[in-house]
Amino acid sequence: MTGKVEHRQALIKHVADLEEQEVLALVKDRLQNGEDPLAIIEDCQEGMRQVGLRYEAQQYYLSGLIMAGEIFREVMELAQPVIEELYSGNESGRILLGTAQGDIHDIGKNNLSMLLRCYGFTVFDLGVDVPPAQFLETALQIKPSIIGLSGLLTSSYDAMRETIKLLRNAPDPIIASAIIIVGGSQITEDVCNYVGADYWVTDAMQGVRLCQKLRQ
Ligand code: B12
Repeated sequence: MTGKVEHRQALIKHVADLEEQEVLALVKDRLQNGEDPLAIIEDCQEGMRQVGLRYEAQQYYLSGLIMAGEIFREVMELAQPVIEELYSGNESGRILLGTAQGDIHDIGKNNLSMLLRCYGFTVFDLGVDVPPAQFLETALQIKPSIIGLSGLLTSSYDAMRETIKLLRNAPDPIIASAIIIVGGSQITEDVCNYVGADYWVTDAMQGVRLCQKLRQ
């Protein structure tokens, strides 16, 4: 029987190697053994990070990124029902989410959105490639207390910055003072400062905990 650490390393490696069947078999196995689905997702996220590095090193092409996205989607199909059963809460806040203009990465944002809903938050998800004006328009309509922008491309930071500038100058004081969080695997403190957000996060559960804390 393989130990837990080896299980985790094996899953990371299978994702990084784009071995779809092996990934799905191991995920099913670990879920059946009662392992925390969020730990399983964390391992897949690390595998995805390694796929990205191989793409940067030109060991993989765009098709590798597409395949990785597909594998992650299938993992989520297996993990989501278990997450929904295990994680719940009675939060009442409204959260507006979207991926910044020019960026179509949505796996992480969808993951966050699902977890926030599990905890009881009302989530309005604008999808991907969201223009700054659309963030503002929706924010004015639904008056969220927290606004989350996702972005994985360096080139999306300017769109984030423009969106946040627009929100901070909103004609409605509730929106102008709404808490803004940016998230994505490449986000750092420097990016957070550059785009003018209040907080930054690189993990969905960390994002949920932050939203819970900010709602208190
Ligand atoms: C899969 C993938 C794709 C898929 C995306 C599929 C989809 N539906 O999302 C596809 C094939 C479409 C794709 C396309 C491209 N990609 Co891509 N992609 C990736 C990859 C391998 C994984 C991303 C991912 O899903 N990770 C798993 C999720 C779960 O993690 P996550 O996104 O970080 O989200 C977590 C947290 O960050 C957080 N979170 C995320 N958002 C938010 C928001 C808030 C508010 C909060 C609180 C938290 C939060 O919660 C999540 C769960 O824990 C990354 C590598 C990497 N390091 O991330 C490259 C990567 C992001 N891609 C990259 C590139 C270059 C591209 C392309 C330009 C390639 C090309 N030549 O066309 C295009 C761009 C398309 C576009 N306009 O957006 C680069 C970006 C480099 C850069 N610095 O700009 C990366 C980093 C790869 C690399 N190392 O070179 N990609």
